[in-house]
Amino acid sequence: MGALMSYSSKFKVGLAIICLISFFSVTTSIKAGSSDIVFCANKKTGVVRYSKGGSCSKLESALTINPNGEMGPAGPAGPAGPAGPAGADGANGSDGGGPAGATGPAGATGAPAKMFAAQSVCGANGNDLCTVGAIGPGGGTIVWIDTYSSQYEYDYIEASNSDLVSTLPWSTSTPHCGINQSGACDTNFLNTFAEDRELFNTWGEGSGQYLSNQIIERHDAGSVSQSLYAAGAAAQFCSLNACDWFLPSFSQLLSTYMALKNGANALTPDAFYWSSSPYAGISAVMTPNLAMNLKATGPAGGIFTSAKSSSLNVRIIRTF
Ligand SMILES: [Ca+2]
Repeated sequence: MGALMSYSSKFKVGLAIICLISFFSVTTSIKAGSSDIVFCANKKTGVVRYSKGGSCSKLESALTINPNGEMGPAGPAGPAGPAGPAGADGANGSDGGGPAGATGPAGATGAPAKMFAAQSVCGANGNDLCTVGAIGPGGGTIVWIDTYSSQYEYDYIEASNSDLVSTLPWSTSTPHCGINQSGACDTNFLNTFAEDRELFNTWGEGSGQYLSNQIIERHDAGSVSQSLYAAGAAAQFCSLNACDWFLPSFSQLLSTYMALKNGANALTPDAFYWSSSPYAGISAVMTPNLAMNLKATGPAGGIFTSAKSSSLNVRIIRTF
């Protein structure tokens, strides 16, 4: 019985070892770590004991159990996390050293030059060819033709056949002229010396309409009646067929004088006529109060300057 019991005990202990090995997937190849649990199995008797210190005697075999199990294979990659906050701006990079790009395509062809085109809108019936001396469509007289296409805006100058009724100043003292558009217009340039000088250098050439508009703009800013100054009165005037008259630049005024001087509509001999051209011939401080006028005398007229506040004759023109 004792032998039988002994055998039975051995069998139970052996069975327990097998169960432990199966349950904990024990392998002796695992190196014992700090968290490993070590059992010692007696090589002869098979008795297993727990080794608190983690070591067994020479008569025993060590059974090491790693409670954490072996490291499994890497799991699948998790989903991407949310985007982090934007980082700070980086420093400016250095200029690149790439080659210049290819030349771009040529631009579109511009509008052709506006060449002179003869018109037959003159004469008493309004269908004659316009020639110097002919009656213009506004009821005045043709005094200049742009044969050489020097003026883009027009081909003909037509002058009124008579002076405006009153003599008038070039401008009033309304305070809207000069660099800051706050100086009296009879003692300052329309804008600056440089701008007025640019217009003066060509005697105004085709700029009469532009200059007249500038003078009127300054006076409108001061709510001055157009009847009180030459350019304004010109703009107010309407003939039977036209209301687009203006004060001629000096160049345009000279053309008018030359074309009419021997006819019935000539400028009054020796009278002084305002042009719309400011005088800016010497320096910024010496001439801001002067504008150019023409004395109706001699074969080519006389070139004069007068104070803008002076009242002179006015002969107006229109262009088309
Ligand atoms: Ca022209």
